[in-house]
Amino acid sequence: MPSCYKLMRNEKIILILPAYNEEEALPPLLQAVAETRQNALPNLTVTVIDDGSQDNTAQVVRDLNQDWCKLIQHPKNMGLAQAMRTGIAHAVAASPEDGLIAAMDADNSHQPHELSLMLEKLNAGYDVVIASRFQPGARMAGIPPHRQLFSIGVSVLFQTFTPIKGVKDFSCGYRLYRAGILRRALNDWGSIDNFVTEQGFSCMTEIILKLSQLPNAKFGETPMDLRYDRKPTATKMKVWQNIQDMWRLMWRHRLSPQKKISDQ
Ligand SMILES: Nc1nc2c(ncn2[C@@H]2O[C@H](COP(=O)(O)OP(=O)(O)O)[C@@H](O)[C@H]2O)c(=O)[nH]1
Ligand SMILES: [Mg+2]
Repeated sequence: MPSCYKLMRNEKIILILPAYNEEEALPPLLQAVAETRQNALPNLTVTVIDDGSQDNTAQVVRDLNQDWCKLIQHPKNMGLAQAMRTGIAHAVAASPEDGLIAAMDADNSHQPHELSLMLEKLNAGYDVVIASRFQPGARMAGIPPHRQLFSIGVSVLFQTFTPIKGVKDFSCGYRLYRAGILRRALNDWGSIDNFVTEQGFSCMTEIILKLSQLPNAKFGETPMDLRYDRKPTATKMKVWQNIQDMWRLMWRHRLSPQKKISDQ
């Protein structure tokens, strides 16, 4: 690990983990979070949103029994977008003025130690930093070809028709936000339900598009090392549904970029 990652930082970061049937992935992921807390980010805390899992996702969090790891449970499976709404609303309410909010997949394919590099970038003057598959130095292991094609397609589509300065990866869920920018968004859109209106995985892209409408919002990216080979369970993303959602979202945003998407 490069020595810069070992620098201890005391920023308060709340990490949102949307989790649906992730009993196998959570133990190694939470272990990696514990190491990141020990080595670099002692004020990193986790909120797992257990979205009506049928497996032992919630029990894994309870068994960990650490005060830095919270559990919020939905009574039934409500989908990734609802888990993100719950997670963002909770994290914004719990964050101090200068707090930070991160989100990543709970499938053990995203690496918590990369938060150090993302934080360094954020502190260089950004409001949102995306762990990106499209920055020089990014690596990917174990991704099926059709999924790679899908991510590249989404990147090209949004960079072409709804470009945002500094953004190439519009769909990756691994991000670090200033709590302040999410707070501004919730104020401007009036509620979390108006801010995140997409129902599927496209909610990640909707969040970036909407934040880009806030005056002076600045976006950056760091190269990601995506370890899809460590993902213990099949993807929950429905590719065809997601292609349609992304296409519709792009047009809605492009046709009326000045208007808040939720007003349309
Ligand atoms: N809360 C919630 N999370 C979900 C749901 N479906 C997927 N996820 C989570 O969303 C993240 C992304 O899903 P994943 O299967 O990793 O998609 P992929 O990495 O794009 O193949 C993971 O953390 C999942 O546990 C859902 O219905 N509810
Ligand atoms: Mg994933």
